[in-house]
Amino acid sequence: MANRLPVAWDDIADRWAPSPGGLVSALAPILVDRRGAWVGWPGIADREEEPFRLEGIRQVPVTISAEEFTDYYEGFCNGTIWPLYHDAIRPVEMHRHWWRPYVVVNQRFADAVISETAVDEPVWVQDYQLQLVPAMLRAATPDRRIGFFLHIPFPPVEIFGRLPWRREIIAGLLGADVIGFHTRQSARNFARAARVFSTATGPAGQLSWQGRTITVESVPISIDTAEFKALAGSPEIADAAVRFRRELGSPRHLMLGVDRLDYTKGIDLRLRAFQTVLERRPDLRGQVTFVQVAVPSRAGVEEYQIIRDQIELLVGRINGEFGRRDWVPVHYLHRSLAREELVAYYRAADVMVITPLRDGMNLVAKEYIACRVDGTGVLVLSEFAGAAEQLDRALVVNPYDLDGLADTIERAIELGAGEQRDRMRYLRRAVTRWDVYGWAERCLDSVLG
Ligand code: GDG
Repeated sequence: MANRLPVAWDDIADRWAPSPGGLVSALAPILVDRRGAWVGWPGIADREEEPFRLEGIRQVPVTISAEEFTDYYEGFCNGTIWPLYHDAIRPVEMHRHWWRPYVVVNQRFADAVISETAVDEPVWVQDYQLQLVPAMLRAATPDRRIGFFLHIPFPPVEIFGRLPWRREIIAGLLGADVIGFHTRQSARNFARAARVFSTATGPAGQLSWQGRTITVESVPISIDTAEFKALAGSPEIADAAVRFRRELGSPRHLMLGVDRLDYTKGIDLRLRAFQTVLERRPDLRGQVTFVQVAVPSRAGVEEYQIIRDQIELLVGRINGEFGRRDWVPVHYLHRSLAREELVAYYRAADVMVITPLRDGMNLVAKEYIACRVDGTGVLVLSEFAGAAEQLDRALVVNPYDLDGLADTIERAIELGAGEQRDRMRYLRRAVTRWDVYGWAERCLDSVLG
């Protein structure tokens, strides 16, 4: 179960089409093999749809009304939980009238499972939109195995404790037999919050509550490494990467940022650090080009409109101040790219800059590494991304430290080929050994018990 079904409505063909992604490709073979179902919202408000089969998987749509989309999804999920769980780096909006829709929608998801499955069939629930579902399933069907995985960070108890509904959320999650997080830090934060805001006891990895044992574990998600490697290694992508560089005016150094346009991703700080580099290093002007892809996201939430304006103001300032007829310092793309184009950018970029202020994992970091098939390239990575726990041979930075970030960007640009290869070899080994298939298998083994 996930907020979204792995399908999207294709208006032109007038039918449902699969929407690919790491989670989908990892789970699809398992679901096909076990004759499993995927429960989720089909992505269109007020759409009522009977279950159907696509790609060998039974798709079970859950209806969400337009009003619920505003109060449950944009409101409670993305106005309250999202900023709160990312260390409250933006004001956390809380409204009592957002809570009820969150409960109602969670119950509807739970009911869909109850009517679709036998009472003892295992269920794996994904992410922050559905934190009450485990307890709802437990109440109706006490004997089934229930797993939960949180894709975003779980904050320290001092921040989590601001939530008026903290006890309800903890009780909701504790309905599961196993609760997974990307990092040890999130798992520890959750165990502590569970002991403070419920009667749960026991060590961090193994909580006891209401006569049951709940496993709390950290299992970092990964990517379909082989698929990215194969695509990046194809002659078409190699040609496209060469062409992109040429079209950008053949800069000596090409830097890249790829993010959903979200205030957690630190795009603004990254641009300010780049601006600092251009200020202090006139010799680099005309030599370095920064491509920033910002994929439109949650445009209905006010904080997202604010961060978009801030980013676009900065891009304009930098280009206005430093740009020349023959050189645009920042190429800013506010759109989503085709997968092949994205991979060609990964192959073209000498330096990838990933500077979230807080991020559950950050798959872009792993994708960049997988696509560096020639063993070169430099990853600048925020210490506040979950990925930094495994990718410690990247150039790890504190994104709040603007001078430090500017220093690291300079260092990345000038890093020698030998050190690039040493670091990249280690990083590539990490994403090769641990891919999304390993992740799904580990998680499902725990869920199935
Ligand atoms: C949440 C957590 C956690 C991006 N731009 C384009 C594009 N993408 C794809 C990337 C990557 C995915 O979107 C983004 O994943 P991230 O992990 O970087 O970030 P979130 O969307 O915030 O995801 C995060 C994740 O869940 C999984 O648990 O890692 O911490 O916040 O796969 O490739 N894909 C295409 N065009 C683009 O322009 N095709």
